[in-house]
Amino acid sequence: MSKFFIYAAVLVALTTGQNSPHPECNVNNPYIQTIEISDVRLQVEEIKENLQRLAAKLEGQDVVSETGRSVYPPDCSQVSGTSGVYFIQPSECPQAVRVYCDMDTDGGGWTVIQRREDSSVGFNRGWTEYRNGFGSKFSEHWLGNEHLFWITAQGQYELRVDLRDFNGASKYAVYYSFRIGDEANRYQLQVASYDGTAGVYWDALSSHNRAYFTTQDYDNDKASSGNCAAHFGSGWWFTSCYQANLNGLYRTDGEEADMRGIIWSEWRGLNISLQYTEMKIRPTTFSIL
Ligand SMILES: [Ca+2]
Repeated sequence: MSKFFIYAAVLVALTTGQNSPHPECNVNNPYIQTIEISDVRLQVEEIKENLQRLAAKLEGQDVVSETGRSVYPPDCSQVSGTSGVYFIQPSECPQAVRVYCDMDTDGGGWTVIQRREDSSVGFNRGWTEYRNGFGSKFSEHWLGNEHLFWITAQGQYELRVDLRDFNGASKYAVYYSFRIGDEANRYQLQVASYDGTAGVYWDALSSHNRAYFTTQDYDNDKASSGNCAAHFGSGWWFTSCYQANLNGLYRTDGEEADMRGIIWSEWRGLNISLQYTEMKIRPTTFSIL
């Protein structure tokens, strides 16, 4: 970004200098002094948005709104349309982000935050990548902890987790309270009020409530002798270490004896990796028509 500012300043200096009585003296050049950094920032924002629109078009999806800059819904609950990729921008969040909106499951309105389905994207990554997000919104991806914080800071959110094993059997878990802390709070997980079919007497994720996010390069777990994320090839709200780990290594055969797979222990135990997972959130105030 700073390179762009320098480039813009030099460009303006060169073009305006032609008409200046003292083009060799930039300090006293009145044209230089009229450059507002906020104007440059606006231009950068426009360039970024145009690039995002182009990316969306290249992937076969047009953005929802062409009505103006930064006019995006705060999450998928206020998007109208079919399931697909849309821009959202949470209030107070400095940046719009492309997300996959699930408009079909249980009334729709879901902002998808995670998907595993075919091992096309590796999830064994560091803190920065988990913070910013990675993968393709059309397939496997992690939305990014920073946006999880901004979205869930807007109000009361629920989380839905959909699971499928290699036999084609499905389960789901819903948590009527879901919130992620900011980076200073190490993206702490707050999850409560389970319902669903993914556990009868208890569920696998509730034990992770209040856990901090851990990656291979930032150990915030409760295992004193090592780093759970590094050991299990994942980034997750590890305790010491887990009962659920949906960002683990993708196993194409499902079976795996080392507990490093995509695991929901309450359903299939610690040694059977799942074929498909999706995590999605929406405001608890969302009304199903
Ligand atoms: Ca540790």
